[in-house]
Amino acid sequence: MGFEVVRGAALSWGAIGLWSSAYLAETLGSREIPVRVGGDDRNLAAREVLHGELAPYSYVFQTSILFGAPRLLGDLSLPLGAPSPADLLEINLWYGPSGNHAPLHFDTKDNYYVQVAGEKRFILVDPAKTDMQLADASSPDWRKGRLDVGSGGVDAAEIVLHPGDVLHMDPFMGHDVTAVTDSISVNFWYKARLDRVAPEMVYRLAFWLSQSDDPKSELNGFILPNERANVASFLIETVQEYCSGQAGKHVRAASDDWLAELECLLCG
Ligand SMILES: O=C(O)CCC(=O)C(=O)O
Repeated sequence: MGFEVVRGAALSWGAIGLWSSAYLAETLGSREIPVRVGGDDRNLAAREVLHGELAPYSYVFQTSILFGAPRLLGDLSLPLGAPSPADLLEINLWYGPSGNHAPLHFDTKDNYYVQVAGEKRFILVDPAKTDMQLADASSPDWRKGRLDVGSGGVDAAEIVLHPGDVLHMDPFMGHDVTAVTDSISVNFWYKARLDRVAPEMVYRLAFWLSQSDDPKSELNGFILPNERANVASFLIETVQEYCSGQAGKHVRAASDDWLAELECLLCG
C-alpha cells in the first residue's frame, strides 16, 4: 500500500491551462451534475453551478466524465503508468472553491488523481499502519476515518498538488483533501489488485460485501494478477486466514454466519 506523486506528468494534456469553471459551464451546459452545497447533495445543471451564484459555495464531486460528460475526454489522456484501459472503472471531475474539504476516507479502487487547475492538499494515511479510527466494518460509514489529521503525532504524509501533477494512491489509502485555491481535478479509478490489499482491509471489505445487495457485481471492481485465480475464493481464503490469526477488536470469528453466507453468494 502506498502512494506516489509524479510532478508535471500531465502538463501536456489539453485540459491544463484550458479548463476553468467558465469552460466547464459552457461545455457541460444544461447537463445535471452532483453538487454538494453545505451538507446537502443535489443534482443541478452544470451551467447554473459553475457559472452562477452557487459557484463560490458548491463542491462538484465525483461527476462522471466517462459516462456523463464524454465531451471532456478529448482534453485528457490516460495517466502514465496506469493499469490497462480494460481495468478502467471511471473518470471523475472534482471542482471546489478554495477551502473546500473532503474529510478523511478511503476508496476501494486504484486512484490516479490529476490536478488540472489550482492547488489541492492531500493528507495521506495508511489505515493498515495507522489507526484511522474507522467505524465498525458493519457501518455504512465503514470507509470514513475519524482521526484528526491536523493533530500532531499522526503518521501521515502531506502533499500539495499543482496543475499537471499526478498522485497515484493505492486502493484503501486514506485521504483527506482540501482545496488550497479554487481547484479543478480529474481522477481515474481502476480495478484494485486484491492481492495488494492488507488482510485487515480485505476483512473489512468482505464484511461490507456480506451486507451488500449484489456482492458479486461489487467484486468485479477487483482483480488478481493471475487470470486463473478466482477473486471470490482469494477473498474468502484471505479472510479465513486473517480471522484465524486474530482475537482482535475488529474481528469477528471466521465461523460467524456472515462469512459462510458470503461464500455462498460469491462462489455459488
Ligand atoms: O478532490 C476531492 O475533493 C476528493 C477526491 C477523492 O476523494 C478521491 O479522488 O477519491
